[in-house]
Amino acid sequence: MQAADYITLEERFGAHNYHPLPVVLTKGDGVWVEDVEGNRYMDMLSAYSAVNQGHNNPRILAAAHRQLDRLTLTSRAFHNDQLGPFCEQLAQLTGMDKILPMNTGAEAVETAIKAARRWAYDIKGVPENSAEIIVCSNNFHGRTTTIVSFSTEASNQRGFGPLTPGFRVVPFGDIEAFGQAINANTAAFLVEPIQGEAGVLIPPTDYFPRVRELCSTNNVLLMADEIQTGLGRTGRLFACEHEGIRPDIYVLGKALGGGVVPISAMAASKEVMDVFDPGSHGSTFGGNPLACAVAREALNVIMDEGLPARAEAHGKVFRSRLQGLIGNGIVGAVRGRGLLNAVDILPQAGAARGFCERLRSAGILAKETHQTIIRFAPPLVLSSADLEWALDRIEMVLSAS
Ligand code: IF1
Repeated sequence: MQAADYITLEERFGAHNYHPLPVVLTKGDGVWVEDVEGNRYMDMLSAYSAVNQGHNNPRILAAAHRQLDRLTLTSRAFHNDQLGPFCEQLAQLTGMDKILPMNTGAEAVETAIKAARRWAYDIKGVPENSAEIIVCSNNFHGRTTTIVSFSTEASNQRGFGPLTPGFRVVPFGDIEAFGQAINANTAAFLVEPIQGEAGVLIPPTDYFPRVRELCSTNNVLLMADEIQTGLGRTGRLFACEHEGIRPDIYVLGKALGGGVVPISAMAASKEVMDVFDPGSHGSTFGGNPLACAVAREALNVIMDEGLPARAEAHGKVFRSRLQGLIGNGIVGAVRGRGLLNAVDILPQAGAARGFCERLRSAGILAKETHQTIIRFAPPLVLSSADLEWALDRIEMVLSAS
């Protein structure tokens, strides 16, 4: 079968909830992927930061193979010998007391929402059914019915009502608006340290320190969605470290599974996590031994190979070279942290998708967001030579319309 045949099959038998570039991938190795026609590309999307450790990372695959041959799924009706060590390791890395494993990012966000609400009733003393959670405009936290209820993007929400109540939206980066939104019923603030889908938006420098202060003085839980920004992507293990703050809850996913299996988690203090008692929350696959074994090695790779520091160093090179294109009539701005970067395409230069198609022809896979922004987020294992190779091509494509 040719690429067009696979695409036709997807179009005929698959739901049309995506608009992918017309490339059909069949193999991966580190920063590289190969399509069914044998073309090689550098993957500068990394499955939206789920393959920070690189495709088919040999250490993670070996851990997966070892566990595949032993035990893959038990449910939580029984213990398994991978979950405890996984929780210990992730608690140490996050500096939190306790871990609750789920599968997808959206499930971990839902877990944090449930924890915050129950904490508000049981610990803070908010009257039953009146807890509020503050979120930001242009947020992206997933696609469940509750999570899309507080999306500000019409396409995420249209036709999916009735929506879940209990959320209050404030502009991202606006500390006054956040302060004004807090009241006696506020349970938590759910926020991305850098808004990824919104276009890699970094808040003003003093925003998060002041958010932390307001949360502490008003007894509001600060819940950092680091599903996309966490685990080394932005040049630190967690993007909150750039802000010098510690949240009360970390929500993690994506790269926790090393690009091999879905696994997500909520990390929190004992006080918060103890609101869950048997029967109050769970998942058939959450905490399964295969995912936990893979996640343990995925975390080992991030730490042993110094991936946060690599992201930091490569990110500086990436931005300083592409900033040289500003003023060329195509590139409006370049921003990011570590290897989570975005390039704004000037409206008169044409749609970002056209540039992504030309990048693809030049051997680079990247994806636009919001018609005018291209996100560049390669696996963190890329070498300096890989980076120079990519920058030469990106410069070429973003210099000619
Ligand atoms: C898709 C976006 C990125 C996330 C944050 C929770 C989740 C995500 C900060 C939910 C997921 C993914 C979903 C993926 C595309 C991708 C994405 F463009 F949609 F917004 F990365 F920027 N919190 N983001 O970024 O995690 O349930 O998907 O595991 O195709 O929808 P999930």
